[in-house]
Amino acid sequence: MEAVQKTPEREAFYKKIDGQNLSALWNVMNDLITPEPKSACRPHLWKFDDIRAYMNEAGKLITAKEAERRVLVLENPGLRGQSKITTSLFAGVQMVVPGDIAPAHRHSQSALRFVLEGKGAATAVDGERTLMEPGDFVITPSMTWHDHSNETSEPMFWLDGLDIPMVQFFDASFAEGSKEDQQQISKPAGDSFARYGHNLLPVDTKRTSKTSPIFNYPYSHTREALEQAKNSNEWDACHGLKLKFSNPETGDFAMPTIGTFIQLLPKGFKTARYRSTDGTVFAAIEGKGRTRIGEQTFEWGPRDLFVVPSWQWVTHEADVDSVLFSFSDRPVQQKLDLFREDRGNA
Ligand code: 1HN
Repeated sequence: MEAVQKTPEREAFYKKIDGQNLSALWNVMNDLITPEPKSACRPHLWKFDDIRAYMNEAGKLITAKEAERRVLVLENPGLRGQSKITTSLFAGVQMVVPGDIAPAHRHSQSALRFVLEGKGAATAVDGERTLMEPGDFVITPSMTWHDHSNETSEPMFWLDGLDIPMVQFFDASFAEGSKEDQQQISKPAGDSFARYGHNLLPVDTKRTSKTSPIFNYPYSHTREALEQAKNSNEWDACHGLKLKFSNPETGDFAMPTIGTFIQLLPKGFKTARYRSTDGTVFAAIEGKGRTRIGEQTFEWGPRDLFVVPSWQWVTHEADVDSVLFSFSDRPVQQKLDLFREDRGNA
């Protein structure tokens, strides 16, 4: 579609209607309705070693309690100042050091944690406490009370993913703090996994939440699933071996607004090119390799984080067996009939 010509008469008209809070669609239409996604979001990689060093500095400047959450925000270079890693998602790295208490609060934004480093720090959600280790995927559903603590002798770092920009878009944010720093624990550790993690469901389900009743998907199980499936040697050309975390009650994604995935790329595997409309955040948890996004190549190792914008061609290459965690807004796009993917004929 061609841009509309400017004339003095037209310019005068635009100026006149501008004062009445009106504008001409024919001047903006091409930016609104693009033939394909045109995101301001840019590809980027953050080295975990750099983030850890900055977090340790931050640890000397502010406590978890004063900060509420000691998080460094991963700002997409094309979206600076907006606390966004993609157009629809927030990501940050959180540090919880021995003795820290990140006080209880709740909000309408849903959150995920993907543990990067440390062992045995705890998060409490809705009356249940779970100890975390690297590779664990932990969910904080919308409006559930949550607080974090660390009674071990080593710091813990995790990736936080939240649907903040989506909630912002809908002007639907609610949040509150608690008088108590830590919520009352009313359930034994492992309660949700024991009830829902074994292919058994209550015969008369009364739950109304759209979020999975399992709130810690431990890496030991995730890794076992990948290792077993690996033996069948059925690799997907674009993804290697890719699984989605699912809600056992519905078979849908584990969270209503954020899709979460784990994928294994075996040693020497190079994926066929792939693109999709869901801008995606990746965290390497094991291995070493590189990912080409558009014209750029990013080298990653354990704990490194990178972002792939909507509709950019991606290929991954693994030097050794490698595991990538990822998350995107795919559940929302699919429910709205907006999701598209292109396997480049693979
Ligand atoms: C939050 O509540 C957490 O609970 C982490 O750990 C990151 C980023 C923005 C807003 C709230 C948490 C957050 C957050």
